[in-house]
Amino acid sequence: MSLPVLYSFRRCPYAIRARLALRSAGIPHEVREVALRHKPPEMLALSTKGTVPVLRLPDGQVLEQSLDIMLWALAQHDPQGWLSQAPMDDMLKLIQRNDEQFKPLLDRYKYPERHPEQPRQAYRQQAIDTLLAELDQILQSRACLLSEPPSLADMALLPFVRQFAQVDRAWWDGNEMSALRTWLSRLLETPLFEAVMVKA
Ligand SMILES: N[C@@H](CCC(=O)N[C@@H](CS)C(=O)NCC(=O)O)C(=O)O
Repeated sequence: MSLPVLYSFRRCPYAIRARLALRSAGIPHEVREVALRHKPPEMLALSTKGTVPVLRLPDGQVLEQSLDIMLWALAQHDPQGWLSQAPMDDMLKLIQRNDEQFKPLLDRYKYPERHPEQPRQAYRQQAIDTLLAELDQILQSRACLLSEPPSLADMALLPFVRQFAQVDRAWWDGNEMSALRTWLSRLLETPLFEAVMVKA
């Protein structure tokens, strides 16, 4: 029987969240690493928008949004209860804030040369003010964002906070958001996260 095929890019935060969910759900699948500059025609035939991740299911169904892949995978099997740890509306709202408000600022912080209107530090501060400061505040009184143990929200935001931390590691290691830093380190050190980042 053919397996679901995930078109993925190892470092892409959207692809990482999809891989986390597929692996947590224990769904056997094939990961096809994609070069973003040379996307395979077979992937573009399935999903013309040309972003990863894309999941092709054995019945021909195609999922082309990372959150849809997470929700599909966890609907099959959710051994860690990511879908039930917190109200679905709260989880989806936080993920939407991450994707729509924080991610554009993360991109500006990461690639300030593409956005020369403001200096890098200004984008960093806007990203903190938009989301990260609030996450740090929440994490001062509990170990995870909406629940304990982690929910879908933790796992969907984790790869984006990781990317933010990697832009300037020395700054990240010394910044005031120590609760967020602890949350990130704890989740990055899990066998699940390490497994989805293994180089093929
Ligand atoms: N809304 C999409 C966004 C996916 C996305 O933007 N992925 C980036 C890589 S991190 C991509 O494929 N960009 C296309 C490119 O760089 O050519 C999702 O949630 O899956």
